[in-house]
Amino acid sequence: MEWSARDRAAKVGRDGRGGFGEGTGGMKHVRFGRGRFLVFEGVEGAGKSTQLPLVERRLGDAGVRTLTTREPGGTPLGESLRAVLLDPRFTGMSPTAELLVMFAARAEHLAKVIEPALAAGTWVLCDRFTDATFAYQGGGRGVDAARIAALEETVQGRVRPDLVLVLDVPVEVGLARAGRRRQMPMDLPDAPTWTGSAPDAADRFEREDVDFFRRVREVYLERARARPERYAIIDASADEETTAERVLTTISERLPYRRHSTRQSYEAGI
Ligand code: Z5A
Repeated sequence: MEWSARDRAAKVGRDGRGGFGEGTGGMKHVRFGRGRFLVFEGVEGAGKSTQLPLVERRLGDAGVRTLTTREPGGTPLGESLRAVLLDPRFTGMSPTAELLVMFAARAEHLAKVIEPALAAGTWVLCDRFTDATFAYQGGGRGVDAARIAALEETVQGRVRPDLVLVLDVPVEVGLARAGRRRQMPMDLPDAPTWTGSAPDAADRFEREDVDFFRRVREVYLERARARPERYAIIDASADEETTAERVLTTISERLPYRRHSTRQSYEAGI
């Protein structure tokens, strides 16, 4: 499998199957029912990839088994579809084609990674999920939300995240962060890029204009405000440490887990 510059720069790890890493925090685990499904969302450069490993570590320290993954991607097929979706050569792809490829990757991800992990009691930490489709294909590209909702139903059945963390920053702040990251030298192992373009080149989404990302942000905020029991809007404009504290506090308040000392394990406190 071949990785783009951003893939190589990503702070989350991958396993040999094209999925991402599973962490245990080094503790003995006892499985208690279904795991929890946490999704990290936000506009470009909001800091999702920065926060995910911090959360993974903190939950692992508490004895929670986690699996970190991403969309589009998370499986060999999904990562191949991701390469197509981000490839600037396909600028102008029809919004319907883009929508269907997103959901094709999601169907594979759910079947091969997310559902088995949740069934095994693992907490799934996912960098983007279907809210990104409502935000980018819906808000950004103008696809009717009802069409997206119909696919959501078809592909996901009853699977929905337990908690969606919307890392919120003004679009200009996120784009500036992402722009600075692209200019940073990479000291990571060389790998060929699928696109053949420069490793720090902007991908197909990153080439969109500020108004596109404003519409994306607006959809995230609207959806989060409409379902406060499932969403948390986190002000992610502060430094990484402050944002991490906000994220971790929110998770422990919304999805509390407690220690079972006799079993050397922690259980989701429902
Ligand atoms: N997409 C879609 O259209 N429809 C869908 O259904 C799905 C996705 C699932 C790829 O996703 C694209 O797919 C995405 C939407 C589309 N395109 N866009 N835009 P992605 O998640 O891989 O791409 P991304 O959103 O562009 O990720 P990103 O730019 O890596 O954003 P991030 O993960 O939120 O940011 P980060 O990498 O953690 O941080 C960016 C830089 O800022 C980096 O240098 C950090 O060191 C720095 N940073 C992070 N936090 C801070 C703070 N707090 N202060 C200062 N600097 C910071």
